[in-house]
Amino acid sequence: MEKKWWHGKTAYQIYPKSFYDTNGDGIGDLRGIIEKLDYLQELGIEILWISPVYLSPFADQGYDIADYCAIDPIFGNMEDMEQLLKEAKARGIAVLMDLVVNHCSDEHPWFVEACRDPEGPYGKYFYLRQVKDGKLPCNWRSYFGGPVWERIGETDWYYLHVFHKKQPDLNWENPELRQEIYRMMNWWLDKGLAGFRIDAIINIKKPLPFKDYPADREDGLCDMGTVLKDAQGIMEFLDEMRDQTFALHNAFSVGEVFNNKQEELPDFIGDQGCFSSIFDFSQTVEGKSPRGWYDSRVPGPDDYKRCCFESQRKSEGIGFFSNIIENHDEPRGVSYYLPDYAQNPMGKKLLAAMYFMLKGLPFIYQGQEIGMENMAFSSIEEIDDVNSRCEYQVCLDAGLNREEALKVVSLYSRDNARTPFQWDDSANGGFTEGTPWLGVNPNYREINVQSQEKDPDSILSFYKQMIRLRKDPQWKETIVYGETVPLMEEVSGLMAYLRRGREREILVLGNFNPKELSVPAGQSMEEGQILLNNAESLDIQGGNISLKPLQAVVLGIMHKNNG
Ligand code: TEU
Ligand code: CA
Repeated sequence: MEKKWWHGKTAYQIYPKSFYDTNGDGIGDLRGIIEKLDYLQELGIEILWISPVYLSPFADQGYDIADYCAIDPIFGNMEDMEQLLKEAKARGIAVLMDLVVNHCSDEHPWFVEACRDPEGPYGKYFYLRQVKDGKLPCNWRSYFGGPVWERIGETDWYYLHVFHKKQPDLNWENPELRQEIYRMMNWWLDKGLAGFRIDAIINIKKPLPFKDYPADREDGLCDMGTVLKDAQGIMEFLDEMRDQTFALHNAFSVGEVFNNKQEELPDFIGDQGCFSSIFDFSQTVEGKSPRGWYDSRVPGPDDYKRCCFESQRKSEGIGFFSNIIENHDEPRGVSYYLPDYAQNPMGKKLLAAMYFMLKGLPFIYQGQEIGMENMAFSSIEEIDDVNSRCEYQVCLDAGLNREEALKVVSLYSRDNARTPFQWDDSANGGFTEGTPWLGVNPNYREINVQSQEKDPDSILSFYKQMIRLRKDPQWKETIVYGETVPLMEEVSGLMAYLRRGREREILVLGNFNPKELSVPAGQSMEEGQILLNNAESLDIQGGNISLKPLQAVVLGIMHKNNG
């Protein structure tokens, strides 16, 4: 595998609306990010992904862009953005923006013009169809519910939107549109951006011509996941994008790719792949039902382990996944993957260590480093997210009562991760001096940065230790490039793997069980160096390691012949 500048770094995702508010309007802003760069540097972050800050009507929290080259005034202005790039660079932090180009906002001038003149040049930037007999061009279901087709005013024209109706899909089949996008990307890269996280990218290639698929729910529609399996030829677009943008700037790109197939992985993340990396979503999709959240199942520790190992095997020798336990579309990882008895600081460190030591690029989502948890929503009114509201309706339609529906939605809601960042124990967790746009989790008095910063045993300190270890010249090579070898996979509740480097080896052990667990340790383990441990001690005796409940330990071993 070719070595790249971003290998070995640790990345961090900021959801700007909820990070830090500097002007008291209750909404996080770019100046807020600038003010917290020292915090991120101290944590050890070297890559920063910022969720969308472009001009937007916020039908889907900025993932509906009205101008790709302007900053939305709620976040600040272009000077703030330029200053952020400069200040980040001065701290050795590379900045990624979110590239949302499957769709734009219905308020983008391209779409406004397309609606005015569907047969003109901008009409070809979108998927517009005339509907004369009332029969829509296809029965696909949008991700946020209902058909993907929406009528343009009182005309007989309809447009396609696979997400919200305020997010019309861009027509990637049109080479002019593609050139517009590449120009815009290069404009940002020229400004000093290090790269992009690429949103919902699998959706840019539709199986054409439009046709109906077998319905999978009462509504007569078909899930987009099924539809997209049929699309052929996305690589032509993505390779073109790489050649005309990223490759010219040595930029980093991480794709939001669901449904990747094993045989396609080299095309995505191999040495000649279209992206630097793609997210591993295998654990986030585990247990999800095409019927919706009400029919889904939360994965347990053994599912979690199986998903991680499967992805490690898939990517071995090919490239790097980007590893996460949560993001702005998911519930909090510690509330989701950990059994009830493990939802405490020790359990949170255990989950952290297990994912962080995997091969790949670790991403930390804001608040994860202090163990932020799901919100206890007491009514659907407290939830802002379009997707959650849609799933709430799906629950009601399936016959659940309101209480049951709220329970389901609370488990999966994207707003769990979108509550404001908890900086300290002052009002609103120190996030804002005004009224926060989304309720702060009341547990901010216990869970916040201030209380963890000075505590060497805090979750935050544990994250700092892990990041430091990743950079440690002694262990870096093994952590970044070492092969992952799963061990004792059949032992329930145990997650154990080796990272096998040329000169050194690292053993990662985690006990998700509520009771002690004894595992055989080779001779060399007894001479191992403890690199990380979430418990006070480690019990190694007579060739066995005895792990306390929820203990996670990372041992470093030098190969004998290398001293
Ligand atoms: O998400 C793409 C995506 O596939 C989502 O449907 C995701 O599965 C869902 O949010 C899980 O609940 C991206 C962004 O990350 C998301 O925030 C946007 O809403 C979406 O694209 C549209 O831009
Ligand atoms: Ca603000």
